[in-house]
Amino acid sequence: MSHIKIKNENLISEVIIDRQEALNAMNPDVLSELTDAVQKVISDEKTGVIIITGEGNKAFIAGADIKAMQQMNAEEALRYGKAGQKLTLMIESSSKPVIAAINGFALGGGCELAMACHMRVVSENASFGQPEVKLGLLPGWGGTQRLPKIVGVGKAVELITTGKIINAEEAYRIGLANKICSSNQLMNESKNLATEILKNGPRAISSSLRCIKDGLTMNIEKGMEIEVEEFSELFRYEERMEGLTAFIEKRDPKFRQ
Ligand code: DAK
Repeated sequence: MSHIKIKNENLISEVIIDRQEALNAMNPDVLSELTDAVQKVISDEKTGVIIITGEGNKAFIAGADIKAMQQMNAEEALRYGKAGQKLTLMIESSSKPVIAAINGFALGGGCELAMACHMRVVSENASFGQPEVKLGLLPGWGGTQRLPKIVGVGKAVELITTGKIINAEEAYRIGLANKICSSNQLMNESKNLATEILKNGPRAISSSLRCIKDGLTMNIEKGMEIEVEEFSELFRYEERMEGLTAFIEKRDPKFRQ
């Protein structure tokens, strides 16, 4: 049975993890299905923004599947770890913005998946944490790498070494959440953000995402080299002419058909 649903409307694709009996924890099957679904929406022409969420109002994703991991040997753990890393890298490198709509627990691998997304809109009952050390593990889907970049080294070390869980307000305060809203407004708020993005030039958005992502792993000179290349590349496309002309003609640009 598939645990992943995809909905598409108005250029927004929702990818929904539905394994509520285990708080949407990701076993190897869920991970594989989610990877296929994300790949599909990234290459879908009718998708401009992707929203990833968990079904129900209790959990986004409560982590990698603890029961499945208890049965794994080192080789299986390596495959599972690499599969999770492949998915988070795919999300992070997406040419289309990916929003995590976080409706409850985002723990362990769930928090790591949320951090691979470009933005995080969270409900008041959301909670975050990297409790892997409590299980004798470490955050293996990029958590040790992405958390310090999002919240700073000190906070990341504190969260990872204590394994403590923080609430939505604390997540917002440290920059892990972009916005907090009530549970019943979560999808509306996530879609509002997506709609605001969709008004803008799709190529300009993809180029910006690439510059931001690549810039995080290089020095300022190299990062700015990439930025100026992407900037000049945009002049090859009709999109920038539409944007510049619309400003001069005092009208809204029309970037998408
Ligand atoms: N895995 C499997 N099942 C889970 C689960 C999980 N992560 N989280 C919850 N469940 C299941 C529970 O076992 C329970 O199932 P039944 O007992 O009813 O069969 C059901 O979901 C409902 O959970 P609770 O009864 O516990 O619900 P509560 O509201 O009382 O508590 C909770 C909610 C989220 C506080 C609690 O369920 C909990 O602490 N869950 C575990 C959270 C957690 O520790 N998550 C991190 C998992 S470790 C690696 C790469 C990545 C990773 C590791 C290695 N490599 C490179 C190899 C990542 C690791 C993780 O994510």
